[in-house]
Amino acid sequence: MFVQTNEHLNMKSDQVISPRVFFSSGHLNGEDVVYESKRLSELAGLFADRAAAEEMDGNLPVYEVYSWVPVPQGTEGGLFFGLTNLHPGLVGSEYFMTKGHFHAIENRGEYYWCIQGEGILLLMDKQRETRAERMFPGTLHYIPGYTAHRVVNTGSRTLRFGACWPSDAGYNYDPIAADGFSVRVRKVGKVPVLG
Ligand code: PAN
Ligand code: ZN
Repeated sequence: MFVQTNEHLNMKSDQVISPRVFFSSGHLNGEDVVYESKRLSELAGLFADRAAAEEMDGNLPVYEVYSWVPVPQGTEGGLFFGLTNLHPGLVGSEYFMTKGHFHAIENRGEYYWCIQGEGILLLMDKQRETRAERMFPGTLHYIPGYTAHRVVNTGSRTLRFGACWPSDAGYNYDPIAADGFSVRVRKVGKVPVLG
């Protein structure tokens, strides 16, 4: 990786500081970057065919999340930056997906953008009305407040997407853990079908 140092800039080192966090296509590295890996065993309850999930290897990684947390969780006015790598796979006929959540401060919005792969972003409002946006490299997605969001990998390679959200947004996984989304995405023949 090329890292520009202060020497390159021919400035006094107290005028310019070197970057401390690096974004490459698949990783975030640096200070205040938090990494989390989600394995099938902790996600089995998301899938309609729970028995199929339990027959699979629970150690299978489903997705990884890198989050750059430059200010403490809950700070008003700050922003977090994330990178998620959602692997391809099926549980029964249902594609691998993220848990999905509302934000704890419900009116907080978010941006997602797709870097690699193919998928579907499910957006569900408080009335459980769900709409879906296709994701493929270059797509940008605005997630309004009061809207649960989940990503489904409908492709054959890792779906990689970026995210940016307010540092006081927090997460509320409970309504999704209790009732799921109103729409599931399944592979029927060779194509994704919502239902
Ligand atoms: C993202 C998500 C990330 C993983 O950073 O947290 O993609 O999805 P789950 O949190 O639903 O498991 C985000 O939406 N932050 O607010
Ligand atoms: Zn979010």
